[in-house]
Amino acid sequence: MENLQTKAINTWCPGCGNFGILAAFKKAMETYDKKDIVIVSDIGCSSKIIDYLNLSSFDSLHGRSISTASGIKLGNPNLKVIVFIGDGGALNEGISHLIHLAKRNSDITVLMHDNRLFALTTGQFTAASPKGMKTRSTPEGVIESPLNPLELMLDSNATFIARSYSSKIDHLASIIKKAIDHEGFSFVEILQPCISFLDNSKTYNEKVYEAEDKQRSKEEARKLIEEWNYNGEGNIPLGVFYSENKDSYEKLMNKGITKNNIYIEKCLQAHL
Ligand SMILES: Cc1ncc(C[n+]2csc(CCOP(=O)(O)OP(=O)(O)O)c2C)c(N)n1
Ligand code: SF4
Repeated sequence: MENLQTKAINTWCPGCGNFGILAAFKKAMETYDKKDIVIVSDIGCSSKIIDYLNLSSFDSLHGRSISTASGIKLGNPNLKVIVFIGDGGALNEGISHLIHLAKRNSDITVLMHDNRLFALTTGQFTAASPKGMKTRSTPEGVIESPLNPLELMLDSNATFIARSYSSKIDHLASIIKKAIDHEGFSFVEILQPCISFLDNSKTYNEKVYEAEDKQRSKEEARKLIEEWNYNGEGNIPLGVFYSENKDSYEKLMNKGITKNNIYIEKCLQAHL
């Protein structure tokens, strides 16, 4: 873990859930060779994490990190490519990339730090914000219902869908590892209190529980995913909700390239 330390000064607010995510990620990294890993950040408090990890990294634009990661994976399919992104980046600015890369089953891992608002810009509402929440951009309270990101991922055909919590470091580390080892698109929602603008740690501490670790059909996964409506009601299950084995986009793409090369070779031979 010391190996992953950098000299950057940490600027997160004391008590921020991002510290738990950093600790869990370092723990998850213990079994990997550093040269096989590339981390990609979006823009936000969550994205500062790449400054605190001594790994190959790419600092992308707001909402564009998921497509950047896909490009890296296509360029070198041997790499394990991991994205750190906030709920604003994933569900607002970058939502189309999230849907398309899940649909495509690109072999990348998306770790969504879900603090349920735009934190770096001092707390505006996102698609994940609870109804009624007063923010700087919604002084009278949010009038829309929040999006369920896991349901969105299930409907977009993501092949690995999980949720964990920044205060459960061992649980989070094991989920991150499973997500990285999964071949295909893996999405992990990490519930994360934002101490400065939305400290929901008391609710999470009371309501989260670890769901049974088992294989589920899409219908069973949907039932579990819908157990919590993101608006204060229901207990909050954690764990891997859905996983499926399916060829990744890069695998299919590389098969196509190999086939094409053989085809080109044959054409050349015929011509000569
Ligand atoms: C295209 C674009 N829109 C808006 C911004 C301004 N901006 C920078 S950080 C940020 C908030 C990020 O929020 P989120 O993705 O939820 O991450 P968090 O800070 O909560 O971890 C915003 C809106 C930007 N940099 N680029
Ligand atoms: S503003 Fe919120 S998310 Fe950002 S560092 Fe502070 S506590 Fe963490």
